[in-house]
Amino acid sequence: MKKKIALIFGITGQDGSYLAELLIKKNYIVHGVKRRSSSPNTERIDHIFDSVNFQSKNIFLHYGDLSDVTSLYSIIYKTNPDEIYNLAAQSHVKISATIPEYTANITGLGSLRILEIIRFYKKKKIKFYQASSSEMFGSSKPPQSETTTFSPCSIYAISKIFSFHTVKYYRDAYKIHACNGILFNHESPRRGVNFVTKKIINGLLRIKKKKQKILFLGNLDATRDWGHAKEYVESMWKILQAPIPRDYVVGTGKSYSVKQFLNKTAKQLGIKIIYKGKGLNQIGVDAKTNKVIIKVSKKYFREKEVDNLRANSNKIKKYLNWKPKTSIDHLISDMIKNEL
Ligand code: NAP
Ligand code: G4F
Repeated sequence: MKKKIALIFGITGQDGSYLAELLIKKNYIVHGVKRRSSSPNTERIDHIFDSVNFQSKNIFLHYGDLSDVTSLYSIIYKTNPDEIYNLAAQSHVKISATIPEYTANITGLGSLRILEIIRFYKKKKIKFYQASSSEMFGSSKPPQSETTTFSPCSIYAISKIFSFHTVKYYRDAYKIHACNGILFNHESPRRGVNFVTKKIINGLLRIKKKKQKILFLGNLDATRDWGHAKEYVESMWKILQAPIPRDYVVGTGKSYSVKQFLNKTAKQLGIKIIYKGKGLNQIGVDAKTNKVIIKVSKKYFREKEVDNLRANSNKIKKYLNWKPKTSIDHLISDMIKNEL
């Protein structure tokens, strides 16, 4: 049987690397787009090329950038994909306040550029997956589902909403098989170091090894619905295989505060934190050593906070039989194990 061809924008990121592994296992030919960078940016996928088990002959990388339509055009024509997964983005919410125009250009307009090429593509019908985000719900009350109103609190979220509606528009107006996966936070050993889960795990490990004294964090009260990236990429594939293109919310349905994530990680590392003070003056003291190991810093607060995210994923459970399996404690232990 002829192998399906997938093209992944964002293959060098957390999700892109797991999706590439999944699709290779499913016997796809996988093409991925990497950006030019002055230092290596393929460390999350290098093992795929090194491993015979992963059939490295079925994966190819191309230089490109979502801001450069000439590169998008030539990669799509060269690779002739059956499915395109757009996971590429300036994906950091806090940083989107510092580089708003860049974020809108990549995270917002990037999807439009790809969809325009798909619209005029003559060789075959290409299916399109867009990495939409629970951040789009912003200040809307949990649980959030496909029918919840978007109330964005960042330029990142506003850019993702632009992409979300562009996908719907191209689906309705041009009958393109295009879908949004509205994914809630998902983490893994491959998570970027400046997202809170990875920062907590790295920070507490370094404190335990006496390589760091204090871990500075922002809002400890915000709650998130955290799942495991490895199983969330399975939902992306399932969403594109469904005969009718639809949008789906993907999450665990359980939420924890940043402080709870911090305490759970500390517990697994044998650290007990005693909290003192409130708000910006809150500190965390190591019960054994009596030393301050956690401090709250204004620097890590958002311009506008998203307080509570918790998914209602009944639709994807019902229609695509996808459900999460990894508990938050297992997610943390997986991240710790890998760091060690
Ligand atoms: P990530 O680790 O930050 O990966 C982002 C990817 O996009 C990287 O491969 C990055 O390349 C690439 N990229 C950035 N700017 C680009 C540009 N101008 N042109 C081409 N590629 C570019 O993000 P992730 O956690 O895997 O998330 C994947 C997608 O899902 C993102 O769109 C994110 O916004 C969205 N999302 C994530 C979550 C989550 O919790 N992880 C939840 C909902 C939605 P470099 O490696 O060169 O930087
Ligand atoms: O880990 P975070 O930076 O993730 P955030 O902002 O929820 O965004 C992630 O999930 C979105 C899905 O909802 C994705 F679309 C997006 O691409 C990204 O993957 O922050 C989580 C929470 C926030 O409330 C933040 O204010 O942790 C809080 N936080 C507290 N201290 C911190 C810190 N966040 C970071 N990054 N660093 C801190 O020191």
